[in-house]
Amino acid sequence: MAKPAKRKIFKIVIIGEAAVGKTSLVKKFCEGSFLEGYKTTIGSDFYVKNFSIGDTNISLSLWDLAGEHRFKSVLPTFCKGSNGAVICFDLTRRKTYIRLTEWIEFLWEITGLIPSVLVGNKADLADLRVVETDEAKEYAKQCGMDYFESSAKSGEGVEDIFKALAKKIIEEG
Ligand SMILES: Nc1nc2c(ncn2[C@@H]2O[C@H](COP(=O)(O)OP(=O)(O)OP(=O)(O)O)[C@@H](O)[C@H]2O)c(=O)[nH]1
Ligand SMILES: [Mg+2]
Repeated sequence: MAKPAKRKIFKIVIIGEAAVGKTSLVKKFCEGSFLEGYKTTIGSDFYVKNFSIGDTNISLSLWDLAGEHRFKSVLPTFCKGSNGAVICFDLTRRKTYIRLTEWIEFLWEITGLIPSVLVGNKADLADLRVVETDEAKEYAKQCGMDYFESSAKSGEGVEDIFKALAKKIIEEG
C-alpha cells in the first residue's frame, strides 16, 4: 500500500516598507497575476497556496501585511503564531533597505526567532537598482537568512522564495 502523503500547514507573514511589492509578490505566487497600479494594503490581506515538496503536501496561509506606518499598531496581532516570514525591500529604493532592521526587530519581538528570508524585489528595473546583490546577501547572512531577488512583474524568482522558506521551516521545525 502507498504511504500516505504528509501534510503541513504553515502561517507566513510578508512584511517590509510600503510599495516594495509585498502584495504583488503574493498575488503572483498565488494567482499568477500582476497589476501596475498601486493600491496600498489596509491592515492585512490573506491568501492560501498549496503545493508539494517531495511527499509532503504544504499549505501556506500567507498574511500580506500593510507597510504604511499608520497601520503598524494592528500588525502584532497578525504576526502572532507565524511559522515563517518573508521580509521585503525594493531594490530601487535604498530607504526600504535601511528600514529592514526595524522590521526584523519589530517582527522577532513578537514571534521570537522564526525562519525568515530576505527579498530584494523589482529586479526587472535593472537601470534603477541602487542596492547591489552582494551587499544585501551579506546583510541577510548577518541576520541568519537566505537572500532572494525577485520580480513580481516578470515572476522571476517568486516561487523560489516561498518554497525555500517552506523547506527551511520543515528543516528547522
Ligand atoms: N516593475 C515592478 N513593479 C513592481 C514590482 N512589484 C511591485 N511593483 C509595483 O510597485 C507598486 C507597489 O506594489 P504593492 O505590491 O502594492 O506594494 P506593497 O508592498 O504591498 O505596499 P503596501 O501594501 O502599501 O505595504 C505597484 O505599483 C506595483 O505594480 C516588480 O517586481 N517590478
Ligand atoms: Mg500591499
